[in-house]
Parts: sequence; structure tokens; C-alpha cells
Amino acid sequence: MGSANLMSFSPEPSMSVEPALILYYFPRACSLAAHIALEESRLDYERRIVHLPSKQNHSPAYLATNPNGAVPALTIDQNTLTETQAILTYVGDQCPGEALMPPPGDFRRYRAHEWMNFLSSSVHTYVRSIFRSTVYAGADNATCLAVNAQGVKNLAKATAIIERRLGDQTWALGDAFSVADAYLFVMYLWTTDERVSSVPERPRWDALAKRVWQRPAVQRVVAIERQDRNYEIPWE
Ligand SMILES: N[C@@H](CCC(=O)N[C@@H](CS)C(=O)NCC(=O)O)C(=O)O
Repeated sequence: MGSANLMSFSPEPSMSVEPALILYYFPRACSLAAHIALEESRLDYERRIVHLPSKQNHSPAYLATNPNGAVPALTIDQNTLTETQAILTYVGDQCPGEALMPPPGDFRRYRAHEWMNFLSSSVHTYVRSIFRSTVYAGADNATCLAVNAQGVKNLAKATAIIERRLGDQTWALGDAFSVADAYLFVMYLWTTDERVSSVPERPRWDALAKRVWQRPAVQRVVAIERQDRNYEIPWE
């Protein structure tokens, strides 16, 4: 279970012994998937917020932990692991009794990677091209508008793929909740942001996201994150 105290990322070196697992995150960023996975896992971890709007992710202290300057990052006995897919896989593998990440040899494990890679390399990048067009287009306004418009089209195609892949399944991998569902939940929340001008109807993704939201661990994490940045949950 996560530490009860929300700790800001401190640029001052700490004199205390570092906990074994530390999650660096920002509310409703893609790090929310890792945050949910850790809370679901019941592992002991500490969370530290990295304030993206004030560019704390580019501070020397954070760059010393994660030179990529992004969240999520998970330090594991002082080794830093980055990339949502890698972190979700790691967390899932720490609780083999749970279905969070199926074991090697189980075909569902490769399905989980299929989902996570699609969400990371396609859906995340499409939403980023809408939220932060300058990352791809630079400063030119007309180019930014074109990138944004293309992002909306790309997201529509990705939504159709997600709907098809979900089919009639309860969860991304079938009968049991897994880290892939946590990731689908975060990407779904992003599609409800007012900056996304249009997104097709997505009844299966919508139903899955609602199921994820019913989970106590998810509600705990969102409540903690909202102490620092309030964000909307569409069904509340
Ligand atoms: N491929 C990385 C992407 C990480 C990423 O882009 N994180 C964003 C938050 S959603 C971030 O930290 N952005 C800060 C920045 O780019 O300055 C992953 O899947 O974890």
C-alpha cells in the first residue's frame, strides 16, 4: 500500500534511508497508470510528485533520478526504471498471485504487451499531438493547428481499434483486471479532456473505464492525486 503522506519531490538530499520503491508522478499524467498498478499490487511504495507545470521535471535533482525528465519513473532499490510499459510489467511481476501481469509463457502476457505498446506508441502520441502540438510542430501556429487536426483523426482511428480489440471482453485480457486496464483507463480519461475537439463513440472503452473506476484502489489513487491537481472523472 502506498505511503499515506504525499511527498513533494525535494531537491535537497535526504538524510533518511530511501525506500525500496519510489514512484515519481504528476496527477492525471500517464504516470497515473503506474500509480494505479502500484496501489493494486499492495506493494509498499512511496510516491513523490514531480510538478510538471513548473518544470520540476527538468530540475537537476530530478534529472539525477531520471535523465529523461519525464514521469513516470520508478526507483527500485535506487535503480531508476522509466517508460510506463516497463514499469507496469515490473509491478505486475512483483505480485505473481494476482492477474495484474500474466506470467511468461501465458499468451495473455503478450496481449498485455500488445495493449501497452499500442497505448504508449500510438494513443499517447496522438493525444500529445492534440494537447501539446508544439512538441511535433514547433512554434509555427499553422503547423500546430494541422498537427492538432491530424491528432484528432489519428485518435479516432485508434479508438476504433480499441473498440474492436475489446470486443465483448470484461477486461483488456479477458476475465481478470490487469495493468493494461489501468493504462486504458488513463488514456480514456485523456480522451474526455475539453482540448480533444471530437472523439467517436466508444461504448466498450467507456464501459471498461467505468469498471476500472469502480475499483477501490483506483478511487484511492485518484483521491490522492486530486489533492494536488483536481481533475474530472466523467461519471461522478
Ligand atoms: N514514453 C513515456 C512517455 C512519458 C511522458 O511523456 N510523460 C509525460 C507526462 S504524460 C511527461 O513527463 N512530460 C514532461 C515533459 O515532456 O516535459 C512513457 O510511456 O512513460
